[in-house]
Formats: sequence, C-alpha cells, structure tokens
Amino acid sequence: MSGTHTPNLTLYFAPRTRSFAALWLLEELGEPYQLESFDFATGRHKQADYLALNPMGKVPLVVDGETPVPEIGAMAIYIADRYVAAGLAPAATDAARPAYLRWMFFASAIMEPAFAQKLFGWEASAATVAWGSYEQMMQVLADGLTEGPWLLGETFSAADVVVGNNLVFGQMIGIIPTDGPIGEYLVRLKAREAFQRAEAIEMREGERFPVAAE
Ligand SMILES: N[C@@H](CCC(=O)N[C@@H](CS)C(=O)NCC(=O)O)C(=O)O
Repeated sequence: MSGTHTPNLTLYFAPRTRSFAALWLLEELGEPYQLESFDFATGRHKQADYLALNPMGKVPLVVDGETPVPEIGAMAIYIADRYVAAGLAPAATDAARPAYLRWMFFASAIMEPAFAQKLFGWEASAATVAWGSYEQMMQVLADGLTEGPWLLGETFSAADVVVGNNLVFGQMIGIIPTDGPIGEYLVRLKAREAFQRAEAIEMREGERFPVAAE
C-alpha cells in the first residue's frame, strides 16, 4: 500500500512463495511499505547483499529501517509488537500472550514439518520427531478453533496470518480439507479485506513474473 511518507518497511517478495504470509501481514498492519518483488530466476535472493540480510537466501524478508527480520514467525512477532497500534498482538502482560506465542511456534515448528512429512511420505515415529504427526497437528489445530472465530477467540492476531498462510498453502497442494473447523476458518481468513488486497498484489506480481516455460 502507499503512504504519505517514505516507508520504513521493505518486503523482499517473490510470487507463488511463502512471501504471501508477509504480504498479508503488512496489509493487515496498514503501515506503508515498499515492495521489492523479484523472480527467483534472477537469483536476487542468492546475491551477497541479500545473504547479508538473510543468510538462508529465502523469502520473505522484511527490513525495518536498517534492521533485517528474516523468518516468518520472527518477523510477524517483531512487526506486530513494533507497530502495536494495529492491534495484531496481545501485549507481553496479556493473558492471551502465551497462546499467541504458542500458535506462532506451532506454525513453523509443527505445521511446516508435518506438511512436508505428508507431502513427501516420510516415515517417522510421532513420539520421536518434534512435530508429532500430520494427523495430530490437524487435530490439535481443529481443537484450537472450537471457540473461534480466530485462534485467540474473538481477537484476530498475527498468529492467524502465520498459521493461516500455512493453511492456504496446504489447501493449494490438496492436504487441507475444505470443510470442518479448519476449512471454515480458511473461509473466514480469505474473506478479510487485507487478505484480498494481498491476493490482488500476489496475482499482479505473478503476472509480472510468470512461471517460465520448460
Ligand atoms: N523458514 C523460512 C521459509 C521460507 C521459505 O521456505 N521460502 C522459500 C519459498 S516458499 C524460498 O525462499 N526458497 C528459495 C530458496 O531457498 O532458494 C521462513 O519462515 O521465512
């Protein structure tokens, strides 16, 4: 989105990637930001100056002023706390803060590897691996949505963006149901204005950088 002053926030973004999480988060935030969009084929994310900001050479990456904040969970926690007026995070002293942090870590430490296990068919003992199993992850998430409409109940938070982005991706690859508490939660997420603005930007950038023909 555009603002009246020079944005402090820059998002390094590539279409059709996990960058969408950060794009959606920034649209929820409502602060001006600069979009540095590029095609993976350019190798921008492997150049030395980029690796100095995110040594993993991955997107998304948010830079706040001079401060790089890679990793979706870290950037979501940082941005929501730093730009507190948007109301995307319970304060450290709020009773909802532990649940908020739990869902943030659930997204990266449990959902991400559980999705990969489902997708690639890895054999692993649920008692041994940190993420349990895909089925356990889905059940715990569905249980967490019984009160709803959001993960923290009535209050939407940055944790909904981070968990929700995983679900959007999971639905695209066909491992997330379209019905039940998780499917219904996704419908609510996708109905948000900020989600729809982010989706429009994602589509525009996808058209700028179409998938290269084989
Ligand atoms: N753990 C990272 C994951 C980000 C990620 O996996 N990004 C992928 C795109 S979806 C990427 O940049 N891949 C390019 C590469 O590694 O070369 C985060 O939370 O930000």
